[in-house]
Amino acid sequence: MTDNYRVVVLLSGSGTTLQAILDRQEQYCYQVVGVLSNRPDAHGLERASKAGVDTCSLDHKRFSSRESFDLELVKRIDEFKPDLVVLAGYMRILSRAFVKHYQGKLINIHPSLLPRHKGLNTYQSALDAGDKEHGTSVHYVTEELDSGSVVMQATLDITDVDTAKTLEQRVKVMEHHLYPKAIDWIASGRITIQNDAISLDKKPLGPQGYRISEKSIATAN
Ligand code: NHR
Repeated sequence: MTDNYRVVVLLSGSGTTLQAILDRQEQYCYQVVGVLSNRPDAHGLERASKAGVDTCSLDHKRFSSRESFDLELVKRIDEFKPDLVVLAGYMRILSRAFVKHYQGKLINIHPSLLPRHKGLNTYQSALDAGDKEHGTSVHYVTEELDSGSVVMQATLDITDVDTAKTLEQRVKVMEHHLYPKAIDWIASGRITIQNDAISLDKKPLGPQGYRISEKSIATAN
């Protein structure tokens, strides 16, 4: 199961998260075998090419419906024979059929401590709510947005001087550490999902998954 674990990444934008995933392939036991974008001009496609990874762009605007686009996307993804499909700044809501096809093999990273702050603008939402903590969650993708089982979370303490901008910067640093690690733990079989319940080394995890802190990341890097 180790070393030839095939990962396909979907993105829509600059690909900074993809870059973090690519940068750690050597030390971890997964391999990015394909990168797909719904936006032909996404810079993430160039990052993939530079790393020698095959790419595919499929412009959603050329399709008459979300369902027909997703059907073609499934075809293109499956040509890469993925073990895991990873959303990394992919900005199109995925249809029921797509999610069902990759059930248990499809993950996303969302910048909040789920189930808090689903949706967009999570940094401002956390500040407005007076939260003491914020962070990011790796979760399996289900039809309902930001609602699948949480695999891992990285947390930080919000300070008086934090703004949406500083929170975003700190969360991004944590994401670039957390997401490759989560993919590695899934690839190596340490993380498993059964009936929506996540286990690490066969021990069930709580609803917020395996948690690490900003401080522990600062010393680990
Ligand atoms: N699809 C499903 N079914 N479930 C999830 O949990 C998903 C998903 C697709 C993407 C990522 C999420 C994020 O990283 C994600 C999770 C885009 C939208 C959105 O509203 C929502 C959540 C996410 C990404 N997209 C608009 C749409 O009509 C388009 C917005 C745009 O193009 O800028 O698809 O934040």
